[in-house]
Formats: sequence, C-alpha cells, structure tokens
Amino acid sequence: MADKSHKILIMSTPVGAIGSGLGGGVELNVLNFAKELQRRGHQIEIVAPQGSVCSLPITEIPGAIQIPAQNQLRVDPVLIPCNSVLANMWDYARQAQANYDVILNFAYDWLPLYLTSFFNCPIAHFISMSSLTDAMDRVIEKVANEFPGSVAVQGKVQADTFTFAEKFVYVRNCVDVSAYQFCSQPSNSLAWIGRIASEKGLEDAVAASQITGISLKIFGLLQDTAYWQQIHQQYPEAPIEYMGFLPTYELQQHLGKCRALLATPRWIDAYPTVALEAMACGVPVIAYRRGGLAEIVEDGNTGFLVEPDRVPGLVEAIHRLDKIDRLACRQRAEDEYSLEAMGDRLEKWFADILSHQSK
Ligand code: HBI
Repeated sequence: MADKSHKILIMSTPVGAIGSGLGGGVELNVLNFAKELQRRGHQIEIVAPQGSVCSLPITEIPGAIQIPAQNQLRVDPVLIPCNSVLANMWDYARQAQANYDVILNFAYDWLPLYLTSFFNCPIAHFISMSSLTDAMDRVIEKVANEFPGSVAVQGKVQADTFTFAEKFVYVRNCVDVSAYQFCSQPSNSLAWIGRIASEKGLEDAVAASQITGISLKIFGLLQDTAYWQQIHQQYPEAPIEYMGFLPTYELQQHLGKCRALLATPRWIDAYPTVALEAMACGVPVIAYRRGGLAEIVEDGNTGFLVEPDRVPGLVEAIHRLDKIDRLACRQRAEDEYSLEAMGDRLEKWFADILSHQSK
C-alpha cells in the first residue's frame, strides 16, 4: 500500500485503441501500470481512443488516430489530423485535471508535451521510443528543463539517442510475470512477436527459420500486409506459421513451448516488452545487440546478443540454445521486471514530481 495514495489520470497512446495492437508494447504498459497502481491503493482512470478494451476504469475518446511517429522523417513538421483523438483526449484531461494529483502521459507526441506548462496538474511523461524527430526532441528537452524529473525513459540505450540523456528518469519496463507460465520442456520451434512492420525486421527471423529448418511461430498485429507478402515471396520455403494477434493468456501458452524468441528490430526499440514476456515463460531471447534488448538480454545467461542485421549470427545462436538454463530466464523476469518492481519505481517517480511541485 502506498504511503500516500494519489489520484492518477493515465493518458494512453493515441495511435490506436487499447487491444488493437497498434500501440505495441505501450498498450501492455498502460494496463500493467494502471493495474499495479490500483493494487497499491491509488485511484486511477485510463483515457484512451474509442474501442479500447479494458477492465479497469476507462474513458473512451472518439477521434482520428495519430500518425505513428516511427513513420515520420526527422525533420517532419508536427502533424495532427482533423478531429484528432490526441487533441480530444487532452481536452478531456484539461477539464478533468482538477480531480487528479498527477497525469501520466504515454503519448509519444508533441501536443501533450507542449501543453505541460498550460496545465495546473503536474504531468509525468513516459517516453516510449528513442529519438525520432527534431520536433519531439525539442519539446521533450523543453519539458525536461522546465519540469525536472518529470520525463522518464525506459533504458540507457534509448536515453543516449537524445542529446540530453542526463535529464531523464529511468523506469525500465515490466510484465505481469504471474500471467505467464514457466515451461521447461519446449518443442522444436522458435517465436517472433511484434507488429508485423518493416522496422521490426521479421524477414531476418524468417531467414533464420528457413536456414535451420526450425519452425517459426509469428505472433502480432499484421500491420503492413505488403511487407508480409514480400517476406513470403522472399522466403517461400521457410517453415513459418502466423498465429495471429493473441491476448496474453493464449500468447504465453504458445510462447512458453518455444525454444527461443528471435528479436530482430531494425530500429532502436526502447525496451521491448516481448523480450520480458519470453523470459517470464522461461524462453531465452536471441536478439540483435540494439536498443533496450542490449540491456535486457544477458549474453550466454538469458539468451544471446547478436551483431545487428546479421542472419548467420542468429543461426549460430540458435545452435547454442542448449547452453541456456530456462529457469534463469524466468528468475530474471521475476527479479527485475515484475509489476512489484515497476510499482516501486513509479511511486518514487511520482513522489519526486509532487515534491518538486509543492516547492
Ligand atoms: N506514434 N505518434 C505516435 N504516438 C505514440 O504514442 C506512439 C507512436 N508509435 C508507436 C507507439 N506509440 C508505441 O507502439 C511504441 O511507443 C511502443
């Protein structure tokens, strides 16, 4: 139980409804953070795009979903569609703010950061991606300077993509470990989880599956069908199976039976939740040494780190999987990435913000 319970307004990502998969790992973060904060006695309300599926207190907001930031060019202007759900969400927050002690923002977008100094209620910004555009970098830095301690990132590799890494709070990431069953005896298959989009590098995992002849089970939202078709044309012999975009309970049943998760991002994925989900099932992670994966995977202990974009490295790691103790993967998830551990980091972050505010 928190020493002092707070009222927390949780603003989800505007790129898609919770449960759509468009928000990737952040959808899970919103639900897990909210669940853990509520368990600790805080009063929470989630604000998310219409169509969001969630058993926690939630207000759904209509409007046009936001353009994904990872598709933007560094010099792109800030784009906000007509009848923007992002703008509608933050108009709701403006009206509701008097009932809350702190607003927790998950949107990787210019508007909520720019609005920070217009709000009376303090805003805690959870930055979920690495540096992508100049407009975002500038406004994140502005808020980090004006409201010290109010901007958090997940990991160090992500932070170092910004020129002001020293201004950030670090909260890492988490999964509800109790929702994942440990599996000690896998079948002869590999897993790949993520939005099926080019920045996720699925083709390399498919290539490794074709070379080793080991089946690859693919889980996640089929976001880019052209990219998916292209992979099928490029690797017609690969023994791959698309399992769909599954809810956590079903995902972890299949994931646990896999010998390893292949994590092959082309971009700096801040702190991939899918790697934590695999470890919670006892599944080793074979990952490119890129982004948060380089901080999550302990090479030789909970999986293997491979030179980025080199398929032979993936294949070589697959042949060494017997060296990994699956229980060590589960233990690591319990020790470092539980909701309990995250809850402690969040409460410290909020207390620090509120102590600044009261000065
Ligand atoms: N793009 N504009 C925008 N806003 C977000 O909040 C956002 C995004 N792209 C991806 C995304 N969030 C999440 O899937 C990642 O942060 C995990």
